[in-house]
Amino acid sequence: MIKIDKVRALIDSEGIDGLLVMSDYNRRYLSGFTGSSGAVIITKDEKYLISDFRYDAQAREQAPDFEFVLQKKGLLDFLIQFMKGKNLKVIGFEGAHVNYNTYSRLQENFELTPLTDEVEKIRMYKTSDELQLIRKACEIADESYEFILKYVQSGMTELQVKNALESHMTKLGASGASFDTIVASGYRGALPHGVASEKIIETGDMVTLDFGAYYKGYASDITRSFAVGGVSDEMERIYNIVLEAQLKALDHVKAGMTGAEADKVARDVITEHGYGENFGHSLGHGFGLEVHERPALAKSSDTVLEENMCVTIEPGIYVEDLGGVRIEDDCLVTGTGLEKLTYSSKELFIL
Ligand SMILES: [Mn+2]
Repeated sequence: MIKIDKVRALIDSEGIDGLLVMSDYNRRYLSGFTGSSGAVIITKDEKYLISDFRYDAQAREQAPDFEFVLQKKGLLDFLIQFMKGKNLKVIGFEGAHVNYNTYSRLQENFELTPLTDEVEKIRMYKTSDELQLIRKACEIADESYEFILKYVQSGMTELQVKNALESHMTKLGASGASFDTIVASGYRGALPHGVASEKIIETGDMVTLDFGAYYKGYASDITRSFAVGGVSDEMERIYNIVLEAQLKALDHVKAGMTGAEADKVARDVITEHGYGENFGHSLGHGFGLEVHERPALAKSSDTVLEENMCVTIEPGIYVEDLGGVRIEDDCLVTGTGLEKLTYSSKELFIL
């Protein structure tokens, strides 16, 4: 199992006796166990999954490669006793996830080495099993967008659209939305994260829909903007600029670039057209178990893109009191460039 080999390499290079993983996504990633409580401990030779009696059968079934250990009292007390019993002295922990109380108790008992974001870095490289689930999550998002374009009408509230969209995704097999669905119409389109509100969608509005599906634990994340009964010349111009920037990024972003270099590809297009100040967020982000994870495609990111990473490409332009446009696709970094995982049309749709 490649991911465990990577953890073991980390154990060697950091000179620790074991890695303690308590956060939900990382615990699930390493073990396959989807329960809401427990911990994973990986040492040079052993792999333990610790959880309580509620998860006994489930944990054994979902994590057959791990030795299941039934937790008998509070998790932290049990972990301390267990790790001491195994004679583990130097423990790597998740710096970004362990709270102060847990940290203090661990520090009283072990020598600690923070391994902040190290499991998250391993998670950047998707396995073929993960990619299969991600592709399905993307397919559900695409099909749901096709459905919603037939459903939406002026006079509906943004919330109505959100509810219909999310319920369609679950009909197609999603466990739910991968984040709070954004439906931002008309002037609300200027809010990059305008979650659906009571606002009525009106003729002349540009509507931005940003949503995704969770399928067996993996997220998709897609954005399209469409016009209701036609939009102003300026909004149409903005749409075409965002599309040009998005297509250019899809064509040029590739393995070997840093997140900052990728971001610049799309940002330069928008800046040349005079809307640089109106593209206030980064070009994209990784996604997988979480809808936002490493790597960032952002001005500040020196992470180098590599094959098998999944990233979004989502430039946008937002103009106060006028509205906004964002176009987002989910992509896989391949040996030759980006493979698009979402297929919804990007020709300006006019309802
Ligand atoms: Mn996104």
